[in-house]
Amino acid sequence: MLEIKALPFPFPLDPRSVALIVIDMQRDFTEPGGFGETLGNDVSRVSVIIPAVKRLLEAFRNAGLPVIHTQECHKPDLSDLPDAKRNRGNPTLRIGDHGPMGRILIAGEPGTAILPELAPIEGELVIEKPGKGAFYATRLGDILQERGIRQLVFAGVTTEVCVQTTMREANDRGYDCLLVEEATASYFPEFKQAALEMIRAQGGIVGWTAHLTDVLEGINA
Ligand code: C5J
Repeated sequence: MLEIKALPFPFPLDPRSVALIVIDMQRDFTEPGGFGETLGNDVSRVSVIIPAVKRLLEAFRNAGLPVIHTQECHKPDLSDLPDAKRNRGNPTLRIGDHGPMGRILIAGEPGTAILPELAPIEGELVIEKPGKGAFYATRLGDILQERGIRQLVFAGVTTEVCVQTTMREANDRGYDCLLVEEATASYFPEFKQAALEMIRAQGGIVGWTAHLTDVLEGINA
């Protein structure tokens, strides 16, 4: 068993059962004109992590370890979009409306796509999810079981919403979860910091956090 330097204590890495899960690195969350901006957010606060996520992706690919990507999106007929999600708040454009990058958060639209620099390569799994958590209404749990994956290294956006929700879902299902600090971001830096602290508090109640350099070192060991 290898170890990655992490908080609240070293993460016991098992290369036979670990996967990287990159949450929602989509144009809709990171580029002007997308869902994130319609909610009034400054998307430059999250696009800064793109180089760190790329380094992590490349490290997993070079080590021959599995990579999973998620995409928050809905069917074009909106049948998987609850009214509560569509109507909440006061965005300039709602999910399903036509924006500068196509229909907001709809599968197959340009804005919904994963950023080209982080795009999945052949053999990598892409989970389309209608919720904030990647286990809700998807086959993720079955697929992880089929592939013998028991440990998940997390990257992506936003830390306190889809990343943390998916980590909590995974933690409840018995997965060891490690969040890479430099490879996750929030539109609210204080929420990112709070989420990191919540995750690793109380002896790692949701999981571990680690710095990118320590994860890269652990994976290459
Ligand atoms: C949000 C996400 N924030 N991927 N989605 O609506 O975190």
